[in-house]
Amino acid sequence: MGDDNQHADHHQHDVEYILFDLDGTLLDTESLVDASLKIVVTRYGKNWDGRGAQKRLGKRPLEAAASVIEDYELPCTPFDFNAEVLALLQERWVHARVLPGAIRLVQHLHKHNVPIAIASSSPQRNIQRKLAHQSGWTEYFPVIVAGDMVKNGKPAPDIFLEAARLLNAEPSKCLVIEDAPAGVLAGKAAGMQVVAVPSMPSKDARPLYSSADVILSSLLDFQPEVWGLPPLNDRIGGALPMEPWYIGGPVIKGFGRGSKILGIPTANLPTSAFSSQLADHVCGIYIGWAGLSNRGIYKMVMSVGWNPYFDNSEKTVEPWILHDFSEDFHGEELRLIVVGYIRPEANFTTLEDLVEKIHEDGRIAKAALEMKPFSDYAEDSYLTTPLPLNISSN
Ligand code: ADP
Ligand code: RBF
Ligand code: MG
Repeated sequence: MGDDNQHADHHQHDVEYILFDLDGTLLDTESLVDASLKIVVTRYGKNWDGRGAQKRLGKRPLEAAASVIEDYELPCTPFDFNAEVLALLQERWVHARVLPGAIRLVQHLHKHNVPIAIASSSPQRNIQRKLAHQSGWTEYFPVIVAGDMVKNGKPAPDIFLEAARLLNAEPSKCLVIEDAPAGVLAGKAAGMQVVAVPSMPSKDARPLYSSADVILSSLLDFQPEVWGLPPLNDRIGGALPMEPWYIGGPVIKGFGRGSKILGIPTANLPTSAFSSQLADHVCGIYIGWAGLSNRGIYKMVMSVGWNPYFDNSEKTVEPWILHDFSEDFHGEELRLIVVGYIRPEANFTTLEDLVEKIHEDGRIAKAALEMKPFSDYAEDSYLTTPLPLNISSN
């Protein structure tokens, strides 16, 4: 696989402890913060456009507020702005969702007695709220270090050093997993190894993570054996079972190069059909079932992302339905249940290599979808639910 720098033969230094950042690494709190910032910025009569997101990542609340005030030229102090945002957020923290691969990894490490900790910039009180619905997490994480328990926030090493101290661990035996550039710097400053799982995997952000030892597109790609820890063996037929995503919408025209250049037609979905469910970090190649109104239910394999080989300007969701159709079906309703993960998106030196890889993905999908639990979803009524009358065909 092209840019995979985490190959098992590329062995890193062995570690005994893992220190997890919380926001953006284990939990998707970023979307809750964004929703609240938007409300407050709008109250000041400004138009929220999401600018400055990268800068705010991993900062403590007052520092993040100062950066929004500067970006939007707001007539208030960081303290007042913060108070307004926090009032909204208090109610929202409990709705934070776990990121793909987080539960699987944390449970695996717990089962194998690998000591783990949370080392978060967020205040203790908020961490409690964020974890309120996560059953078992207080048992998994005997050590939780909050931003208000140390003097200096990330990028200073304090939080990670304190976590190591509480675990009775040598820093060089600790692995930090982080989504934010400031957190990566903090981990390195603490003398630890660092895996970056960027929550904003855009090209321009890459240099910000350059001091990380390994960069992954999601926790689904974390390989414990690379760090001398027990491997995960939970793939079935080459795919990783996951909480299903239900997505759907009319088939729209994509870049048109699927059938023309690759010989692999891809039925694009409009971004509105998936934006709320597919956070930015879940780029990758997935398997699942496709339901086409008036046609039937088929196996499918799909890519989610910017397609590094073509370096697309937009994030796309492109299912290749594993069936020969003799025609186009633009405009028809497509329902997808995504049930398994194969691999991250990769770049390739030649078009032939990309095409060969996509065919390999197709073979994996065909075989894996015959197996449980993947096969069960073919019967799911979501695939065939009739459309509301006003949008159904003709
Ligand atoms: P575009 O993405 O611009 O629509 P493609 O060259 O990728 O163009 O072709 C995709 C179109 O081909 C789909 O929208 C669909 O109508 C049609 N199509 C035919 N067979 C398939 C298939 N097996 N999987 C996906 N799309 C298919
Ligand atoms: N594009 C990439 O740049 N890298 C990939 O690893 C990659 N894998 C794909 C796997 C599958 C199963 C499919 C259907 C597409 C994949 N593509 C990948 C996307 C392909 O480049 C895309 O369909 C074209 O960009 C056409 O718009
Ligand atoms: Mg297409």
